[in-house]
Amino acid sequence: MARPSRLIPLTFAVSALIACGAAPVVSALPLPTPTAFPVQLVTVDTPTRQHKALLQTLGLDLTEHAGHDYVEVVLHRAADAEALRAAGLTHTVRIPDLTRREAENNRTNATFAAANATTALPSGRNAYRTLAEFNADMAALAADHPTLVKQITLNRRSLDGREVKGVEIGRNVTAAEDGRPVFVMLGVHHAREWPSGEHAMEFAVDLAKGYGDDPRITALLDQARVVVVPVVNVDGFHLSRTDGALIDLREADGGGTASILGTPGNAYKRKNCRVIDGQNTPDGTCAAASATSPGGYGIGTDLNRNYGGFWGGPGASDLGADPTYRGAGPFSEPETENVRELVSSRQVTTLITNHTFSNLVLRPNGVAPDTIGQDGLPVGNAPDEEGMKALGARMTAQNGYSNQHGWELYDTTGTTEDWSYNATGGFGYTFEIGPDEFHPPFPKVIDEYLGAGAYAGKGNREAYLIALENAVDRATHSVVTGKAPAGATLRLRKTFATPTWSSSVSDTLDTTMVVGPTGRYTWHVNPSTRPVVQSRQIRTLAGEPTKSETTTGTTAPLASTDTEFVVDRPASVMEVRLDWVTPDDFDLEVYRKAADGTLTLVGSSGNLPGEKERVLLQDPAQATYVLRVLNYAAVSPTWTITASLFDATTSMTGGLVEAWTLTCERAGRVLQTIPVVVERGQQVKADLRTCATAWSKG
Ligand code: 0X9
Ligand code: ZN
Repeated sequence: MARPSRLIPLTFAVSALIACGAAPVVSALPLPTPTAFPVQLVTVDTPTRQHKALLQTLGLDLTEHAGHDYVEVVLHRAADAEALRAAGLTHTVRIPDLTRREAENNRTNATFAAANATTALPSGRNAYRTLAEFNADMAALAADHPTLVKQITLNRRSLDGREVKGVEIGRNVTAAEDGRPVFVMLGVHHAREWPSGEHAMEFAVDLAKGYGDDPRITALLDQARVVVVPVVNVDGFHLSRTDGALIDLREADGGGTASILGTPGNAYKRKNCRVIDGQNTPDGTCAAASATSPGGYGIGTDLNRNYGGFWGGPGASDLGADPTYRGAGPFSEPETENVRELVSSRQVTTLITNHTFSNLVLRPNGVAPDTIGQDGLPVGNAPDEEGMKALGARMTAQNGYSNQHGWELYDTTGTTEDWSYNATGGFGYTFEIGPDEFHPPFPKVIDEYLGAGAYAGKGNREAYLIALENAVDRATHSVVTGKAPAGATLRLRKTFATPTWSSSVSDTLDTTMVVGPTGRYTWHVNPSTRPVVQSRQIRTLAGEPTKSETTTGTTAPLASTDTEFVVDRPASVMEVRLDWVTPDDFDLEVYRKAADGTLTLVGSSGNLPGEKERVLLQDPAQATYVLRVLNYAAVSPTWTITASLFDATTSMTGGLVEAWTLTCERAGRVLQTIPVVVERGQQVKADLRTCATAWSKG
């Protein structure tokens, strides 16, 4: 076994705590029964990517709360803590008993609601909504604003038989599609992440109330349609939201009755209600099925690993009981299929999917650029990296979150924007709302939405508005214009193969608009060429190193040996390879040595026994490096270490051009079909004279 954290000083744990401003939660409540393992939130030290990679193999319930040297993890059972220990990963407990924390939060929420009949939120709400309240609020919003807000029901019911609802907001919303760009906001893919639905819903209320009153909102809703689906995972959310109350009951009972204590909490459930792959869950049975599988475990597919984009790749599990179970196949779940069909039937130029927690705005890709994809080439950065990073920065200036790539936390594949961005080209972001809890006391939800402290008056409200402004900004999408018969239906269609990790899935985008009475149309659309086939820059190492040194040595059991290597010239990559003959267990660590002799760990490799070790450093600073060989075997084996410097050449790969198929239709009859190639930021005119001629002939 590798023991990657052996040399990690305790200060890592301490600095991780300071870095995220977390304070240990102290509670005066009675402890749960001593035999029960209290569900805990812990900070695991991961000073290198190898540590993160190792942590990901353990099947634990990782949160997205992670930094360069730590990942927060929910431990559900004693075996989870043991798995960390066996892997040699150290951790610090952050919330020693999540169940008790839940009870505290419930009590805080009840006190807050009792003391504040209304709040500064657009809706004035003072407490988390239940699923029924989300649905009722959406119905009320549509009823109150009949020409601005319309209720929508997504195509598929959930596994437990529920409808999945949303609202569409925009000027004259009930009229036919008229070519406006669409902004999509999603919440609650993960059951326990309640604020993600609250913020989506509050934004919908904000927009509806602001129309006709706030000039900025009015202009935006004149130019765009906004689709908000606050709760994607309706079954999981309902369980989580109602189980929170169950725990409260136990608390009120002064320690709990046997029956209530015997009901495992689903307040921290993550996944959906899939019990058996390929089989529907009999309606109304999810609660019973989940009763033995609280938290991230047991039944369910992780909806944020089930999308088609790179489905089946790193950062997702193929084991049904794991928190990041990717499901039986891409889009195997009705909830992800719902979002797929929603996004495939409209021109969604910007999408935000909300989660909790960590104060992050994440953008594609979900895996690091040097990851080798199915084409055998590095995945690289998204072709729209520059634009998406810039918009991310403008949003994080409002909420104080960190603007970063998804992979900078940990690898993921099959996430919402892995698919939506790569299939449609619409900018896609994950918001991780709030600093430190999946569903914190409600006042925190208000602060994150409206902004507090240095961000007062900004917050996610302002970040979302900026995203909506991006959705209508011609510079970041494409425009097709021209003349066509008034009343004609125009259709843009595209069918293609979306790459999964090792195969592909067929996607069809099919969107329409109806030409207005002037006969002139302007259609805001996504670029015709998908990001995933666009040209991208990759770095290839030169075959021969510019410098290389090899050393051979022997290291006694449980000892280490240092050698030095000097980087004395500019280089793109420094590679250190450790090799040995016997199937023994070595680890390799690479340190940079400062002028005063202090060492900074810059890379490490702790593979499983028998695997050779390799460390790669990008653009290594010119300095002396210490290469440390650690022997975990019972014998004194001989090893060979080779350190080399390489130059890299930059080249472009890919570079396909794709077209939309534009048809002009009358009552379902196609009068003209033409291909349309349009780039991001470009406006093209489509010539539909043939359609006009055919139309005039009737
Ligand atoms: O793991 C996830 O699905 C997200 N974190 S959470 O705790 N809310 O479950 C993070 C996903 C990050 N990566 C991408 N969206 N690409
Ligand atoms: Zn989430």
